[in-house]
Amino acid sequence: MTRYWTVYITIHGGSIGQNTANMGRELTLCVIVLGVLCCLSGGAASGSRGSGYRAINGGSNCAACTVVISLVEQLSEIYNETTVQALDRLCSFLPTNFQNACKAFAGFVGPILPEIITKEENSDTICHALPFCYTEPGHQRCQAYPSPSTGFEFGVRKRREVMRQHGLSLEKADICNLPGIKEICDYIDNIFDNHDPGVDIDKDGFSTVETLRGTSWRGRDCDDGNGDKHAGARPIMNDIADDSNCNGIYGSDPTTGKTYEEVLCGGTEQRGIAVLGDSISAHFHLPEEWMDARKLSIEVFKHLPFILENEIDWPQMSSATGHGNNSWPEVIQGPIDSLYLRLAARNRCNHRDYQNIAVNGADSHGMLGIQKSLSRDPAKDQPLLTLYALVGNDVCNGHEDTFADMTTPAQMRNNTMTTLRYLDKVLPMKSHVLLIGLADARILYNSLHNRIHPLGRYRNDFTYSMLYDFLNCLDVSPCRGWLQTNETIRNMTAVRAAELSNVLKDIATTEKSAFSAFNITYMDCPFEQVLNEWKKQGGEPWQLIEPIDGFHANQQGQALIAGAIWEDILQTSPAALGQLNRNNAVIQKIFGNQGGY
Ligand SMILES: *[C@@H]1O[C@H](CO)[C@@H](O)[C@H](O)[C@H]1NC(C)=O
Ligand SMILES: *[C@@H]1O[C@H](CO)[C@@H](O)[C@H](O)[C@H]1NC(C)=O
Ligand SMILES: *[C@@H]1O[C@H](CO)[C@@H](O)[C@H](O)[C@H]1NC(C)=O
Ligand SMILES: *[C@@H]1O[C@H](CO)[C@@H](O)[C@H](O)[C@H]1NC(C)=O
Ligand SMILES: *[C@@H]1O[C@H](CO)[C@@H](O)[C@H](O)[C@H]1NC(C)=O
Ligand SMILES: *[C@@H]1O[C@H](CO)[C@@H](O)[C@H](O)[C@H]1NC(C)=O
Ligand SMILES: [Ca+2]
Ligand SMILES: [Ca+2]
Ligand SMILES: [Ca+2]
Repeated sequence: MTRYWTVYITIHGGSIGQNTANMGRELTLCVIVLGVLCCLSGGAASGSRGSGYRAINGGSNCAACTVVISLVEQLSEIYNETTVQALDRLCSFLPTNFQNACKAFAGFVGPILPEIITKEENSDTICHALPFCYTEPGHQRCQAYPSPSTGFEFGVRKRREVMRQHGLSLEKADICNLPGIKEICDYIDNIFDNHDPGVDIDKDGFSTVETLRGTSWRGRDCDDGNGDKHAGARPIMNDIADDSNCNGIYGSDPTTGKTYEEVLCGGTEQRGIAVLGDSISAHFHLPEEWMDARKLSIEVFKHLPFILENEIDWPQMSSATGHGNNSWPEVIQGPIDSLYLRLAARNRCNHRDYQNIAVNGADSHGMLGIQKSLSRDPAKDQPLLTLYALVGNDVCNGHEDTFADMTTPAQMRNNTMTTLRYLDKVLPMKSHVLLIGLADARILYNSLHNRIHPLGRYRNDFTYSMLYDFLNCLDVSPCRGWLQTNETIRNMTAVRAAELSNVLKDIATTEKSAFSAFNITYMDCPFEQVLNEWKKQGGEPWQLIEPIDGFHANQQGQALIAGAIWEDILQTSPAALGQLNRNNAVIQKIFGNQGGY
């Protein structure tokens, strides 16, 4: 709690001087590369990765260095300026609170930049000289780009000489251990490791600020001083005096004396929506504008603090819990549609009753801990439509030996049953659980491998295949099994994914009567269906995929997924959606936007 406040106040420019100063130093480097550090490496946040796991050859430090140096090189060419000026330009794009940090970093590397970044060389040799990248015994050297014509070793040697002349260390470098950056990395880890709202005074799991697992993720708390009042509550005394379930409906009709909750919502089968999921459900989105040198600008970094505090996820625009309007058009574009919006349109009494309990990197093991941050009282709250949507990470937790760390079918069954038994204790009666199968993500490679990655757009020199090989070499790929140039391995991953989906399908049939609070249904991961329909309408699959990671559904994809899931539930278990409330128009007339979000 305390630490959350600290982060919040710091980033919002509050008054905790000392921490602000600490936060400032060289934060930028950490931040620019955060996507690589925290997220392309799979969001270690779920804590499900074995403790034995360790990246190789510099891991995310190396990937981060490669991105930053590539961008500086490209900027200097685009604006016809020196690399020092280009780095200054990059710093100037960042929000004020982050700029000093960037300038400190620029001051640190500035003197050697002109000598180490030259036209003939690429970021690989530079990052090996610095050395954020290195080659461990028994491993292959990792390169993003082909070797320079003058030879790889030659380039590295030349740069190391420069560094020696400037008295710089040639020890293996870990960005997060550089002076001043360690605290920042810890702060950021802290944001990514906590799954409960950072600002929640009454501890009911609902917040009044947007970020830090606040209202972007769960319906705004209409009274943060009373734990009995929150989205999804059964209204206390029918909300005769004020709103206890935060749906904006309260008071009584002056002519009849009856409460509005009773008249407009009573017997309408109110319910909420929650998703227990991974980065797809959280809607991970790293703005492509951050890695396309021609698009870098002040505008694209303007929401940086907000984006970090939401873990680079966009639950407020996701297929499960999207709501409201897009206030970030500089860095995310596309239509919003969601199960929540559809449930709320079906019955306006459901307003604000959404919870996004999804975490980047979550798999069925990690969910056993994450699930505890779901807030639902079986006696005092309304039923909950709950999605169990772990669509990838159980086959993504492989490292050098691809299969050894993947979840086995027996583990999948055990984990899922453990979560379902937990849900049976916390969910109100008449809830519904929808199990969603794992994706067959071979479509990602098939649609992307020859395409140019945003980082390579300027020079037309970096494809997704190159990205996959580079990240796998460093062992920091978010999913080695799918983001993979070896077809045999992709096929092996598909086999295991299908086995795990079958476990879920089997649970939905054989364990139907094992739980009293909810019915269970199963559906295949809808992404493939959505892609096929998109293709039928003349679209290209890549148009639905996040460009930076090549791994997630983008905004357009999220919206289509919402529709596909809704249609499935409507066909297989319409009771899970509740009835259409015939009072919707009256509610809108009396209560307007019901307090918004
Ligand atoms: C780039 O800048 C240099 C030095 O300022 C100048 O001589 C050169 O003409 C410029 N090149 C282009 C293409 O603008
Ligand atoms: C979204 O924007 C439209 C148009 O500006 C506005 O009418 C509507 O109230 C907004 N919705 C929300 C939830 O803010
Ligand atoms: C099943 O999962 C639970 C919870 O993680 C664990 O305690 C138990 O040992 C597991 N059982 C088997 C047979 O794997
Ligand atoms: C649960 O399933 C049964 C049998 O299909 C159905 O009659 C009932 O309405 C369902 N209950 C809910 C709350 O969906
Ligand atoms: C692809 O992976 C398989 C399984 O690990 C391996 O046996 C094979 O040699 C690999 N093929 C190539 C071309 O690397
Ligand atoms: C991978 O699976 C596809 C589809 O089942 C098949 O056509 C292809 O031959 C397989 N490739 C390898 C290398 O096993
Ligand atoms: Ca609260
Ligand atoms: Ca409250
Ligand atoms: Ca109410």
